[in-house]
Amino acid sequence: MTDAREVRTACPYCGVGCGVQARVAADGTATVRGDPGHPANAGKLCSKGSALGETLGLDGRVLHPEIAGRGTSWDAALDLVASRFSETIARHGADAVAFYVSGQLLTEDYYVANKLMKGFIGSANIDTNSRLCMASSVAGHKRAFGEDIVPGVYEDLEQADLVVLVGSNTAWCHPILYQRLLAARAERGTRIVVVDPRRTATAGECDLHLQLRPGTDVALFNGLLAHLVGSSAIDRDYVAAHTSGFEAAVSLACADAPTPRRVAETCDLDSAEVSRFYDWFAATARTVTVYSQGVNQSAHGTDKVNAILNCHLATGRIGRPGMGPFSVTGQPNAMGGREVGGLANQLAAHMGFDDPQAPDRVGRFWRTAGVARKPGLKAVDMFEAAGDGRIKALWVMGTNPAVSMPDAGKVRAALKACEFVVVSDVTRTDTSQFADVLLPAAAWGEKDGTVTNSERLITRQKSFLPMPGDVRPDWWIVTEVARRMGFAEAFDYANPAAIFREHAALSAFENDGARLFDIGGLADIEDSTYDALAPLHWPFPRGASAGSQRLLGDGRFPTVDGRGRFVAVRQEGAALPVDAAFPLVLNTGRLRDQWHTMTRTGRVPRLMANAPEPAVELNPVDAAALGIADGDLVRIESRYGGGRAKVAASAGQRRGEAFLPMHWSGRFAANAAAGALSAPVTDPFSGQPELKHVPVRIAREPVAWAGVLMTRRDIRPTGFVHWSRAAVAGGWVYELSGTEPPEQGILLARRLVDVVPADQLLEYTDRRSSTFRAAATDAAGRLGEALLVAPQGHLPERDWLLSLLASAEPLSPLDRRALLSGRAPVPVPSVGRIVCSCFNVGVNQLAAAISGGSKSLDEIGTALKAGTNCGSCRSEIRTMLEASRLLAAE
Ligand SMILES: Nc1nc2c(c(=O)[nH]1)N[C@H]1C(S)=C(S)[C@@H](COP(=O)(O)OP(=O)(O)OC[C@H]3O[C@@H](n4cnc5c(=O)[nH]c(N)nc54)[C@H](O)[C@@H]3O)O[C@H]1N2
Ligand SMILES: Nc1nc2c(c(=O)[nH]1)N[C@H]1C(S)=C(S)[C@@H](COP(=O)(O)OP(=O)(O)OC[C@H]3O[C@@H](n4cnc5c(=O)[nH]c(N)nc54)[C@H](O)[C@@H]3O)O[C@H]1N2
Ligand code: SF4
Ligand SMILES: [Mo]
Repeated sequence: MTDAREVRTACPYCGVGCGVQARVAADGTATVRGDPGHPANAGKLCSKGSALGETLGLDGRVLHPEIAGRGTSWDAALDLVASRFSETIARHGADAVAFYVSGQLLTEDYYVANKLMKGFIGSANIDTNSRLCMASSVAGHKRAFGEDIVPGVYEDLEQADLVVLVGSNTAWCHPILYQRLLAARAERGTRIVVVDPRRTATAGECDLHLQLRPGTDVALFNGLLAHLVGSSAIDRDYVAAHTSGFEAAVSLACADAPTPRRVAETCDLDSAEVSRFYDWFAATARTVTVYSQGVNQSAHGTDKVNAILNCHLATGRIGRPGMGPFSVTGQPNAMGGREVGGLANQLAAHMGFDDPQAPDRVGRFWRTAGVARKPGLKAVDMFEAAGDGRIKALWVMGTNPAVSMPDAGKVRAALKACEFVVVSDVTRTDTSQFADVLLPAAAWGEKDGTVTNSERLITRQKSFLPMPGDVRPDWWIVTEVARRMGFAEAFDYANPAAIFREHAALSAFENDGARLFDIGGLADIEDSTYDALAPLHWPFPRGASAGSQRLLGDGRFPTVDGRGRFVAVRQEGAALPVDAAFPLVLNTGRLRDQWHTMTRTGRVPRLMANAPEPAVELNPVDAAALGIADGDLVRIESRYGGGRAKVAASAGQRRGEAFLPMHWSGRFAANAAAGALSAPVTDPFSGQPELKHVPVRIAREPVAWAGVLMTRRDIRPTGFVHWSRAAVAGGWVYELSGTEPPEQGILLARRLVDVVPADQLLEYTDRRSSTFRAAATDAAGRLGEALLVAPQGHLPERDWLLSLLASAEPLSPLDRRALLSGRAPVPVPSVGRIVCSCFNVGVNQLAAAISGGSKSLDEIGTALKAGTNCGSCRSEIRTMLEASRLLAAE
């Protein structure tokens, strides 16, 4: 195609920050592929990134501003937001308002939101979903390094001889970085140790899996420090010249975790395995320790971070090739948010409230006397305040707290109670239903700005699609409100480049080297250079010719005395221990192909296919003890809320522990949200909630009937004990189940097709077997609806009906006649649950290939292409291969 345009941009999902090339055809449709020139991914994309082109449709989008649910003009909406915020501030003070923002925002959006709240409204009540994500790493970095610095770069994982992955399911959550690690391992034999209470896809491929008792990481790393002291691995010169606090940290560590045996007891591990890990760590200079939410999302997250950093400080393994601690960021712009100061306890540009000079310095730069002087409310406290009336006006931008916050039921109540709630989002969400004013934001592909990934690499995100309807970029929305609040002069930007220049200038302002975050070299960047900006590491101070790669490698730290600080930490007990009433530990986290609350990935059939229903993983022994079989529906209850999900019995789960994905919102399931169960208990230093550990009880639901509705319509069923839905080609499939007698289930389910005129609906009820089938064609003569209801365990196969839904052609007479039987006129082989979502390869096909003689990943790849694109499914295929090998050996 001659007139196709290609735009280089960045993936809007995880913190790996892959480069993407979007190709827009003459007819406006876009396809995406990896950018071979981008340093993070060199052209590769994972399953989610590869499917980006399928998320660009306008289904579910918010396209016009709304006040109280009714469409309105931008002027009316912006005037109302500005006047309600101004009035609230005038009447109740600046601390009566708040912003809750997100790492999905671009740096420029984030910068103006932070400037408005902290500089001009004069409160620090702006916090971000990064509080749920990176806050403990930020706090740990500040305690040890004096500043929120990630010292390493991705290359370090390739140059290391030992990589320790702590609380990180890297294979699924940072897939391209993980693929880089595996490629390097194939060449240099890198050892990989995984520290995770679950046997994850990542753990399935490592050299040593320490499947520790949840929450005991401090003991593990304290034990490591104690072990290092007795080995030759301590870099005494480095410790003496560049650090402080060594003795205190060591003596507490030795008291806390003196021997591998004691560590093994605390962590419920095998002491020989603990020793093996310690020996490897001691003997391997080139060691990188990667950590993520198993560390951060904890009531002791900051201490976990410092326990890890202590071991790297003690060995001098920081900021040098192939070595260092590495906190991997979650969201595409978690790092950018930290740069602008989007957290309530940061000010701006890596300046914090702990420096008494900082507010005046920022005030001089912003030309305002009104800069906030004290930290604001952190996320959990912010919603608490919105619920009890202290916060009277709240603006939520780019995040879905009704789903993702802990104690989400209470957060919903707070959103309801709060006098004035503004939501800026690209789609309708569980949160947007509480909005007094709903503002349509521009989405990925429509907006322009920058993001920073886990290794401090700044990449341009660029628009390649027109903005549909009335949508506007977040920076524009914020500056328009600021103008209307009387701050026109300070928010007069022509474009994102102008905001970026100011952000860069602030990072360099009165910065004598005290803050490493300095991108002053970009303060005068011209619009055209900004538009074409190639990925660049920070720092990039004035006069620099290239961004710095590694930091802190010279042993100088941005602390008052220039030394890195050991922090003496001790293993604490669980913040919320299990008891007789709530005897199981619930852990929550991510799936391979879903992104957060599923607002985008949930609409892509091939991303729904690997895990189409919300399922709670439970050890088979626990399941059996509770009388639960694989696939049963269960009720899960914590002291905060309840939910329902199917059980997936999994030997990868420790006894006494369960795992529920965090993704299912009320738009995708009746009641399967992890947030409703999670506890609002927070880390004392970072304010980050404990999202990985809440006591629950699980009981089997006496399900009597099951149903499945296949339809082209996007609906939200009500009145069912349980339902969930998945996007499929041509529409949606709704799984239904209930505890009522099947006859009643039929009546309930039948309401879902009430919209179909009775004379077009073919229905069949078999009273003896309590089964029901209904089907209807749409105006185009295609299958429009199919509904099957049967007693539990008796639902017929649906592959054929799904294939009809996927078809764009009108039904053939043969198909039409077969409709009510629910069975294909000609048998359709089922591919089974999809494992490889790039090439739509299902378990049945893989099983057939394996029994047909395919013995390795490569052979499977040749036969079916499975696993040959993004690689995300390779661990699952490897597990299948191993299982067949074990069977053969029996
Ligand atoms: N596919 C996918 N990828 C994503 C995302 C997504 O939604 N989907 N989201 C992105 C975001 S924002 C983030 S923050 C990252 C998160 O990336 P990860 O942190 O890798 O993901 P999680 O699944 O939240 O949690 C990681 C692991 O922590 C383990 N864990 C639980 N408790 C403990 C403990 O006490 N100690 C240890 N050592 N481990 C524990 C869990 O069992 C889990 O396997 O992923 C990013 N990438
Ligand atoms: N139980 C439990 N809870 C968790 C976690 C967990 O592991 N367990 N993980 C936590 C973590 S690490 C994170 S990061 C959070 C994530 O939780 P959320 O931030 O709530 O998750 P998202 O679904 O990514 O929400 C982003 C919203 O922003 C919208 N959006 C996307 N792009 C834009 C844009 O450009 N502008 C605007 N205005 N809106 C946009 C999307 O439509 C979506 O509604 O969840 C946290 N909650
Ligand atoms: S690893 Fe996947 S989700 Fe993360 S940035 Fe790259 S393509 Fe996007
Ligand atoms: Mo996150």
